[in-house]
Amino acid sequence: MSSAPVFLKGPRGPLDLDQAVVMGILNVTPDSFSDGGEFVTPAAAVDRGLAMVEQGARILDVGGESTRPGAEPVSAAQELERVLPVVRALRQQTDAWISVDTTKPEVMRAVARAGADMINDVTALRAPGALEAVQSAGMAACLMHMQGEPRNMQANPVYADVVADVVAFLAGRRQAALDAGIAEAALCLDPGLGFGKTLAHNLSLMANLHAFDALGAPLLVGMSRKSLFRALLGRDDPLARVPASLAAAGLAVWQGARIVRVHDVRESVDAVSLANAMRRSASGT
Ligand code: PT1
Repeated sequence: MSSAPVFLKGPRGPLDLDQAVVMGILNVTPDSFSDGGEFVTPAAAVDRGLAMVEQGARILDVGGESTRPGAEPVSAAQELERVLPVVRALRQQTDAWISVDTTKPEVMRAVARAGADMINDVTALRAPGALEAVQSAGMAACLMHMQGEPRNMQANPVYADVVADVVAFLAGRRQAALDAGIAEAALCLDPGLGFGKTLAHNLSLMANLHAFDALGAPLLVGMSRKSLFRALLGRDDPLARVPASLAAAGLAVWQGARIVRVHDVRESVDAVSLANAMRRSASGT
C-alpha cells in the first residue's frame, strides 16, 4: 500500500513534503520576542537565513511584523522596507523556499515580484484582496487559525470545542481560497498554537493533530519557544524553552505535521529526522 505524494505547489515548482521539513524563522522586526531583535539589518538577516539553510531549513519564513501576544500592527511601507531587501537578496543566493509572514495584500504582491514562494498569513488571507494577491502570483499559502488579534488575543480565549472549532475555521478558509482560484496543492494549514489559546487549548490541539488529516492539506505547526512552555514548565527565559520545543516538534511530526516553524534549526532538524524515521519504520518503507 502506498499513499499519495505530499507536496506544496509554488511559483517555481513543488516542495516535497513526503518527509516533514523545517521552516526557519527569520524575523526582521526590532521587537522580536525571543531573538532580541539581533537580525535587523538586511545583510545580517540574509546571513542568518543562509546559515539556517546550511543547517537544514528547507523554508525560510521572513517576517517584518511581530504577531506575538501584545504586538502592535505596523504600516505596509514599514513592513516592506524591512522585508523586501531580504527577500530579494535571499532569492539570489538560495534555492530554499522563501515564505513571507504577512497579512497585507500590498506586501504579498511586492514579495511575489521579489521571488517569494509562499505567503504565511496568521489571518488566513482574510484581508480584502489577500486571496487575489496569492492567486494571481501562483504562490503557496499557509492559512492559520487565530482567535482575536495579537494585541488582545490572550485576554480570554473561549471555545466550544477547540479542536473542532479550529478544524471548522480552517476548512472554511481553505474553501474560500479554492473559491478564489488558489490551487488545492498550494495550500497548507496551521492550528495557530499560542494565537488566542490557553495552555489547555494548546495542549488539546498538539495532542490531536490527527483531527486535521481530514482537511486534506499539509499541516504546519509553530510552537518554538512560545509562552505555552512558560505556562506548562515555568520557563520564563525563551532559551530555556528550547528542549521542550524540540520534543514538541518531534511529536508534531510523529502525528503527521509536515512543516515545523522554528528558531533552532539545527536541533529541530534532528528532532524532525527522528520522527520522520519512526514514521517510515511504522509504515514499513
Ligand atoms: C505560527 C506562527 C506564525 N507563530 C504560523 N506563523 C508566530 N504559520 C508567527 C507566545 O505565546 O505558529 N504559525 N507566525 C509567532 N507568534 C507567537 C505566538 C509567538 C505566541 C509567541 C507566542 O509566546
